[in-house]
Amino acid sequence: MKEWYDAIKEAQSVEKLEEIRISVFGKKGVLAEKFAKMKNASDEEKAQIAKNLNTHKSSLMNEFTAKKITLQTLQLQEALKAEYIDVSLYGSKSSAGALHPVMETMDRIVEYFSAMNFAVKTGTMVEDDFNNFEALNLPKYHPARDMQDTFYFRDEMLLRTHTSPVQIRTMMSTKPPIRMIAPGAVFRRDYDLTHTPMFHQVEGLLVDEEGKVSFANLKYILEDFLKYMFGDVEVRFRPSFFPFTEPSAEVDISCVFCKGSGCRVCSKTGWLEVLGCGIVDSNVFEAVKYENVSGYAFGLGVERFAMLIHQIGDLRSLFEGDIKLLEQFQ
Ligand code: 2NM
Repeated sequence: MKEWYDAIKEAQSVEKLEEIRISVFGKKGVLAEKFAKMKNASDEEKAQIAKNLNTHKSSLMNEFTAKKITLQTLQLQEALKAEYIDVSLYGSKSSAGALHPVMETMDRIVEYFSAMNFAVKTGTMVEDDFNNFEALNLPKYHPARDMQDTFYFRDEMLLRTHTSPVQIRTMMSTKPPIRMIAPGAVFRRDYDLTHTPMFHQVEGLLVDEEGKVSFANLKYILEDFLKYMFGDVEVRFRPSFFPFTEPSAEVDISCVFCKGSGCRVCSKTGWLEVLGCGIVDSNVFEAVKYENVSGYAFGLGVERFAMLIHQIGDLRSLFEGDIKLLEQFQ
């Protein structure tokens, strides 16, 4: 039997040990064979052989079990070594997405007016002549309706040139008072250093009973809004003209780059134009069949706001999708 003790002792793997187990303890194994041969012996010998065989059987089983545990432990240690992962190593970096600076700026504008109880309304980009022009006191043959400036489809349909049709549709479908803003994309046939064929606007409209809405109301909220957007800036109103407001004004802030002392961005004036606004023209109210009301309205370009807030020099960089630019706004 010694050879089998040696075989167990020298087994190098769990698989080899299993082969030995079958050779020793299996149905056709050495122990079974020796027990079978025992039949031919005399009765006294039988008892002696059986006792001897059983002793070997149990001590071989002890050796086997001990060896099995040793080999399994060894195998596990080797597997752990081979599959070791250093969790302290740097992984590959995954990059998180971020809002485009134009959308982030639009969100901030919407946030201000929402807090002031303005409803946020959107419309469609494809509009008709009435809602984009006629109702806004821009009659046929007005220069702003020129083929040169507007993307036209068939049947007097067009890409909206401002978000004002949202205001018109809101007034046509709801009774005053109204307090709303319309954020969204608009389209004009313009493409140079400072113009892109698509850009974003936020326009605002407030309508209440006649005599209740003044230019002072408009001036107050726009000054407050511009200080919210740009911090501690000066604000000034200049008389201007829009077909849909009377009186009208353009609004400047003191230059955010040179603080008003004059630089390239503000053309040495110390001021930057950021808004248009005014008291809604009576012709607009007539077009939407509103009577005995007064209101103010305003409009701004979101790209221009984003450029001034983030000190971006070239408008076109906002539309190129350059990852090097976008990564700076994570
Ligand atoms: C501007 C400037 C001034 C404006 C007017 C209207 C409406 F529909 F109520 F008549 N909406 N937006 C308006 C007024 C827009 O953008 C520079």
